[in-house]
Amino acid sequence: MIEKTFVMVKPDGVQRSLIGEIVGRLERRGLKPVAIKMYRMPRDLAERFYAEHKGKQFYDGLINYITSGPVVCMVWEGEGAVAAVRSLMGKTNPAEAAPGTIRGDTALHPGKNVIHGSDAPASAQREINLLFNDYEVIDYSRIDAEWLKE
Ligand code: DAT
Ligand code: MG
Repeated sequence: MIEKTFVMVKPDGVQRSLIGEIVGRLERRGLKPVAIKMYRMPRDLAERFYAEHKGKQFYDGLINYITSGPVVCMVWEGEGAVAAVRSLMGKTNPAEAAPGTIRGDTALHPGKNVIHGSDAPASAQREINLLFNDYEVIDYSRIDAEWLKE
């Protein structure tokens, strides 16, 4: 099924000049960008974004980290896009992420793991709605579409 997923280059990814690397890997996989913007997450939005983690031992650090600098917010579309991005990202703890994954190749600590990707279509929709207005998500077709499906 063609899905949309929310992807974010976290503040460490921006500071470490990994935006291009991450965008390049998603493009190369065949996914299509339908929204991209740089953004500084206000605290209240970060708290809504990570509401499911409230109360966990890493929560305060997570909110401080994600609001500490600009992030790049994106929506990517494609066949099974949610799972495709999750597999490209690798495990939450980069120490356990396989080599070849974004986290496995670029990060060392779960508190600085470079990228966010939605974990299910429903959370993707919730996250897209939190970060983007409808008119910011572009509906267009790309010339390679026929070469990315059977
Ligand atoms: P993911 O980002 O892989 O979906 P998650 O939703 O479980 O992982 O957690 C959200 C973020 O919270 C994660 O990217 C980094 C932070 N986090 C999770 N577990 C952590 C831990 N044990 N120590 C520090 N940060 C953690
Ligand atoms: Mg998550």
